[in-house]
Amino acid sequence: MSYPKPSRRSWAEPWKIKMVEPIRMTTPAQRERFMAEAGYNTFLLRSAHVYIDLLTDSGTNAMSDRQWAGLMLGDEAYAGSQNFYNLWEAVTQYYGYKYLVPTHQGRGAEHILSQIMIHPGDIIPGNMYFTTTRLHQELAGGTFVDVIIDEAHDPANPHPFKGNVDLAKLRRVINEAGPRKIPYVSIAGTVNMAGGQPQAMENLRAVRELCKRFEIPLVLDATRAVENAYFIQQREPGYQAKKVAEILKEYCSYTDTCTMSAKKDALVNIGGWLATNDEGLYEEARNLVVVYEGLHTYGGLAGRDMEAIARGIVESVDDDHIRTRIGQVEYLGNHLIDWGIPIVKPIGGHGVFLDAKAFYPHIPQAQFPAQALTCYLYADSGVRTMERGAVSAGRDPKTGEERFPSLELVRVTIPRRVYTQAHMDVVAESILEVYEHRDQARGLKMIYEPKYLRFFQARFEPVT
Ligand code: P70
Repeated sequence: MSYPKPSRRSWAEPWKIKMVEPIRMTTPAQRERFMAEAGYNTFLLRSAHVYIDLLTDSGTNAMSDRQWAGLMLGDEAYAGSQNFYNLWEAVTQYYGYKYLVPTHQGRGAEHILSQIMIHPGDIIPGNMYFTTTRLHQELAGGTFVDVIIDEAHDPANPHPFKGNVDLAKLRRVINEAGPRKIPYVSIAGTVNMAGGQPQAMENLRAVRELCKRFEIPLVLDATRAVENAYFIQQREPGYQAKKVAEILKEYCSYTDTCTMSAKKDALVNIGGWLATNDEGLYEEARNLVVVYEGLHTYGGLAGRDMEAIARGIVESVDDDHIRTRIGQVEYLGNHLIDWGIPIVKPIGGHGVFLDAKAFYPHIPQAQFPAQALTCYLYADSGVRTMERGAVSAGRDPKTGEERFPSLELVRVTIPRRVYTQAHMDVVAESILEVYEHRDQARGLKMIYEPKYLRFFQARFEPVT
């Protein structure tokens, strides 16, 4: 028989749903009270009071039946668990690094890496800061310097690789500080704070060449490197015919070491690692991990967690999976673009980022427009999102001054394999509703400010 070939076919999830978790809608009056009780900080809401939870894609992923089955194969030996070896093998096969030290999550790896590699007075250039990464660099006595391209700081600029390093900026930092003062260059793919924006392979290769000349190692934050690899496949000449798995491995191959929060790409609820090709660093990390995390064959994780990560890595690099994952983010983002709502362009990998400065031009940045927007969204629909602006940026550790970043964003983050397209419709409609009432919105005043990573626990009240 001869069948006609389909000319038009949408993507659909390469899975079906076997188990569901009920969620409940609250009333507007309840939400007003919950938001006030939480000090106008979405981190302080109870999840039972949230309808659609788009706070983060971190540890909020749905595991597959194979991953759940893997939990039953947890080898909970204190030392030498089989699951550790399975994880090590998966990291080596898909990310390419020789040595593996598991950690309880990403910041555990950042802590160990920073303590080993950074000395007081050091400079760490990177493609935009990330909150926990920069704090660990600072706690070790280092100073982070941003060398991302200027386009990344402009939400409306459609550059396809806004995660790229500006090589002239990097060269300048190396010349000014001197290569001896730079323990490594810190690269993230994709760049979370820029709006989930990717770095091009060509750019990483060029950074590699430059660093090699000065013998400066490259450390990759591989947290969302699979998503970065997908964007390379879609956007960078020469990569269309390659599998995401192949691209990921090439991408990592230009770096010496990586830190990883497995809670994102790797489709699990907890876990992380430090992986490296540097035997000396591995020796030190393997030693230090026992002080802060646990023995070097579990690093704060149960055997079953390591098994779930090992299996999650395999699923995460599947082309159909990653196309669906980012396709869903784009589905939401395109709705908002169609309605003229200001978002970071291009649409990012792990979420849609609302441009709060353009959304609320009448609220000064010192009154935290992005933080306020998260509150209005929650009040409207019970959708929880996260501030990524002045509250997140915090204060300069030396001067104590507030750091007002160019980007004042609300991250509408999509967990992997959790919500449906219908949920995305409700989210889009709620954002539109809040946008239509933007003129009446007011800013916030911070009334409690924690010392570290203040955005997690800060409290606010409305400006009167
Ligand atoms: C998020 C989470 C975690 C993360 C990351 C990148 C690029 C390292 C880490 C740390 C959780 C989070 C963290 C700080 C502020 C808000 C939210 N990002 N590198 O939601 O990993 O959380 O496992 O210690 O994105 O983006 P971990």
